[in-house]
Amino acid sequence: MMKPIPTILRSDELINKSLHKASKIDEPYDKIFENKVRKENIDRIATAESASATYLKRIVRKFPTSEKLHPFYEDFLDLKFGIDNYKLSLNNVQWAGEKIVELATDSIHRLKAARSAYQMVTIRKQFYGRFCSVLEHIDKDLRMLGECRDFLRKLPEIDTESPSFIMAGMPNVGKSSLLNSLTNNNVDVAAYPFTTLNVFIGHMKVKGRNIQVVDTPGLLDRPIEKRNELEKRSILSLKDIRGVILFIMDYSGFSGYTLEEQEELYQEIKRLFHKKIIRVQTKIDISDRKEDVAVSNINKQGIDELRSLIEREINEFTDYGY
Ligand SMILES: Nc1nc2c(ncn2[C@@H]2O[C@H](COP(=O)(O)OP(=O)(O)O)[C@@H](O)[C@H]2O)c(=O)[nH]1
Ligand SMILES: [Mg+2]
Repeated sequence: MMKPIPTILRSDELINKSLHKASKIDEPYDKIFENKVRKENIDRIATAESASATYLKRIVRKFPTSEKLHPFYEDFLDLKFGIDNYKLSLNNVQWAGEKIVELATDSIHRLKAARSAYQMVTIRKQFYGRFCSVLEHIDKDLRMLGECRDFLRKLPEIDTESPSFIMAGMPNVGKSSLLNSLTNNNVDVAAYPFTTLNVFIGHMKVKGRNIQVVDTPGLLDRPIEKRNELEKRSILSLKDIRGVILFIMDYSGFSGYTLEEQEELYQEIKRLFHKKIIRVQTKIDISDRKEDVAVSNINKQGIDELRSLIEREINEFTDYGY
């Protein structure tokens, strides 16, 4: 899903790391004492600069820009941190990297012109002072990005570009069972942000393409008006996934929900999502056939046909983009 983002150091850690590296520099003896001091101080500045500026640039590069962040993830990041704060922190880190390069260039320039060893050491110390204050200035940004990183890592690994088939339907109608039937139990589970819910992501290969079957128990299985704001946002985030909805209907009566209740949810999901919806009847082993697509998770009747249907659907993914 996302490129891994490296651990984010705090300001003091980055300062210590960079200055420690710089302090180790020790130039060999030179007949002219000032030459040795000059070279040593230039090298220390250059080392502190590259250790920190390179790192800061790398951070900025590794975090997805909000434009590149898929809306599915952007939505959650926005809920948690505010997308403007995220952008601001990335800008501040970018600024700090550039500022350090600028300070270093200027200090090295002055060092080259300095005459006395004392002057040279003073220039380098001044640089260290400014260097530290630039980094201290972005401490809150680094901390915030560290939290963003941990948060992004925990988000469900839904491949937002590959075609997905998203399960919907009342509880106990056979969604989890169908997920397992379709994917031969090749299913990962991850926590859904801000909720106690899990998302199950099943994987199947169709003509060499990765297809995901996504089940979010507790999200698409009851009417939306009973939801709190976070659940609503979570449900709506599913809109951003390229996919088709598999709406599961159980005519057996064993789910405990009436057909009217199931139809109501179907109508609601149809209203809410502008996605193609395929109705799939389950439990065909214990009920009469009512839908074009009907399967049994017990004796696997209809499963291969449903797989073929999915295969035909994903051809349309490439044609129309969904
Ligand atoms: N007879 C029969 N039972 C099924 C079928 N699919 C699921 N079940 C049973 O229905 C119950 C609920 O299934 P589950 O997959 O957990 O439903 P979910 O809540 O929609 O995920 C379980 O006891 C399953 O064993 C089916 O095709 N035939
Ligand atoms: Mg389930």
